[in-house]
Amino acid sequence: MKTQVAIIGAGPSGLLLGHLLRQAGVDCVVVERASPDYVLGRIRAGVLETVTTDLMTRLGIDARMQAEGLVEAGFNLATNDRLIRIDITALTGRHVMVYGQTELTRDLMDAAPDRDLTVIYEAGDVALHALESDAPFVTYSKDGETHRIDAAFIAGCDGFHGPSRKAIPASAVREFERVYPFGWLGILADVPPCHDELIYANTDAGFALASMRSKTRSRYYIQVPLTDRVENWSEERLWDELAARFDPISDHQVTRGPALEMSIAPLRSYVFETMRHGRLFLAGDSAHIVPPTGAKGLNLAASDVAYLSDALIAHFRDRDDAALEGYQDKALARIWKAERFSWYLTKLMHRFPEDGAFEHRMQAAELDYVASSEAMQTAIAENYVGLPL
Ligand code: RFL
Ligand code: PHB
Repeated sequence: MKTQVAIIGAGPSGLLLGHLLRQAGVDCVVVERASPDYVLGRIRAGVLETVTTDLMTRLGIDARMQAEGLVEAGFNLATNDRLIRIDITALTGRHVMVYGQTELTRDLMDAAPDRDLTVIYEAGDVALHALESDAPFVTYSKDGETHRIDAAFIAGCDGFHGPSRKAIPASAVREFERVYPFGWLGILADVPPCHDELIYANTDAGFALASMRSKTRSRYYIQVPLTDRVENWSEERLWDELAARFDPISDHQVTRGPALEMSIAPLRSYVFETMRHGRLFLAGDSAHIVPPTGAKGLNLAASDVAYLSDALIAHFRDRDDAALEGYQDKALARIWKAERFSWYLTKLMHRFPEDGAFEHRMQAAELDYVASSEAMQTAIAENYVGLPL
């Protein structure tokens, strides 16, 4: 098979990129290792910046998101007993939207056939070849046969564990990493949220987040040691912890219900600066990871894709390669700022095992300062709502 852009990975990055290219008349094929159900089964992001919702609108795949998404004008930082509301709309004139990554991915998946976007699911042994030549190609196996896709460019949208980043030779690699000594234990349940807006809480027992997917579906997380396992937690024990942390500060008591999903995610900051190698371009989690505090991961994937799709379209439509040449630097400038914000909010809101009483006082003083300073709140709000493209 021959195409203009071979896209590896059908998560949000790969599907968004595929749709944007098809909308501009650029040929592409998406190759995905997993099945559609598996991709939709991953419960991840819940908060979308305008960067992301604007792309869905530009594609005209936003009807359900506009109807069902919740516009959030603010969010809260909390200490043990105190709620500090960050009024993002008053401070920035903007808002974020609560709409799950699962729903966004489903909308992009459902729109693919009508828009002539080919997605090959359950492709095994996906491998990248001849990246430094002008005739790169991808191979994969399916139904007992090996297939080959020749392309002008390959887009690596295959997340943190995919093969694209690993295809870049070690001599070209520049990478930066910070692994945190804890993870987030998450629970999803069909119960009304305990508060109208998100609450990120720094409590003596550790970090906790009250989030949601809708007015009837809640998503909560608590900080757990990296050594912890989901099997160590009964649903009841988790609900007890959440009630202890949120009942004193939220509008309503935590409502309990059967878990639709429970899992532990590790926290990591990671930047792979080599976002271009020959004919390969990386976008989304394949090139960077942020800890989820700050809700930046999916939104960064969307901004990478906004830059990369414009650059590929300029190449094919206008024979102009300036944006492709500039892609890495432009993307990294925004990525590092989002890394900084996610790292800052992670440090401010979590209990680090190595921290003592002094560091806890520093966190308390900073939160007290945030509570009293509009300048601090504005800085937090403009990062939370998303820096401009
Ligand atoms: P994905 O979503 O990982 O998709 C990559 C796709 O590539 C496929 N793949 C392969 N395909 C072919 N061959 C192979 N060998 C392959 N190997 C892998 C995978 O199957 C998959 O389908 O990366 P993408 O598209 O770059 O999207 C990134 C986002 O998923 C991620 O940044 C966010 O989920 C991060 N994130 C959040 N981001 C936000 O913006 N707001 C949030 O509120 C938010 N909350 C979160 C999060 C991530 C979390 N976890 C579990 C990591 C909360 C959590 C708990
Ligand atoms: C979520 O709802 O899953 C969520 C919300 C905000 C975050 C991270 C995750 O910062």
